[in-house]
Amino acid sequence: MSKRKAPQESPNEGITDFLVELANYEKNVNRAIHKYNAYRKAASTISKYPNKIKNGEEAKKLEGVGPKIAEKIDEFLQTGTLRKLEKIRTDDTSSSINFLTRVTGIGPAAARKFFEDGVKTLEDLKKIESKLNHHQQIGLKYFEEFEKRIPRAEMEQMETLILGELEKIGTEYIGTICGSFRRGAASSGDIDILLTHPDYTSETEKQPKLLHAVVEHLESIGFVTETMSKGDTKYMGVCQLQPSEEDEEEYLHRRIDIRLIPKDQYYCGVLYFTGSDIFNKNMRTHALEKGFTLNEYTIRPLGVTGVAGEPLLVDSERDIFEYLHYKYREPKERSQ
Ligand code: DCT
Ligand code: MG
Repeated sequence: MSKRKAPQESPNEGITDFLVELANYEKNVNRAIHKYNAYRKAASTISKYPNKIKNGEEAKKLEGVGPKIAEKIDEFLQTGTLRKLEKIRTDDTSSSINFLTRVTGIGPAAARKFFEDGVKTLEDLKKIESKLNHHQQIGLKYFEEFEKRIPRAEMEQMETLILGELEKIGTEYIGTICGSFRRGAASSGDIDILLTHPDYTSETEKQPKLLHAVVEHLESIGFVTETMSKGDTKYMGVCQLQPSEEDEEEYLHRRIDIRLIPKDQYYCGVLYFTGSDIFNKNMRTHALEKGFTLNEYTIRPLGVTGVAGEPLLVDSERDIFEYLHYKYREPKERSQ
């Protein structure tokens, strides 16, 4: 999961920017995930709105924009700023905690703990480096590089490389680069790869080797350079493209996640990890309205008592949309 979301270009960029800033504050500092979701949802709807919003009243007509957000929009449009944000930005606790959570491996809880121990800045973290866990140490080491988004052209190069190597390891592997890249984004925060293999289903034994063989191969060619964690089904690490003759500069280190998913659950996984997170939430809500429960593994019908039945057979993303009578949306139409 990447930490820095791409800014949305729209005639209401000022509004969406402040909503995203408030969202991050609620998540990282207050650990108020519902408020985070509410701000993200409002920002997402507003970013799709084609006209320049004139006042809160106009914004309130949009989905996810309630009276409190409308009031903030009025304040922002009238004064060019928000008192609440001004306060948050100057508040030492908020700004430090918000900053610390930008390091991969440091979540809101760890950030608060560091802050309480007087650790507030990158320099402070460097001083206590040996006390950080391995994941956090890598997050610190590559802090500047991980902050930079990955241009689509570089994502495409990595896709070609990864899928080509996958074919060499085993012709039966199926791999998909998901996340914002699959949605057609101009830049991505990280690389999210989903893998499956016909030999591996939810009925068979776990097959960590299928994942580890891929990771080890990508290490052997010098693409994967560091590992944060390597489980049976989920790998988190760092990768870097090797420069070619024509390249004048080195490529940056990038965050890479690889997940191995049983074949029968693959398309629920691809759907989930393609996102966006807001699209996923809306689709799950729609599923519940139709009497199904949908998650990153399965789609299951809900009985009259609300108990989930057996997983339905899924062999493509389209199958999931069809079960739900939800009009199919291409990945690039899934920002919300
Ligand atoms: N996801 C989700 N809910 C979350 C986090 C993630 O549904 N709370 C799903 C949707 C996107 C996917 O996982 C990958 O997550 P990220 O990498 O964080 O998102 P992204 O859309 O790929 O954005 P970025 O370009 O910043 O990586
Ligand atoms: Mg991503």
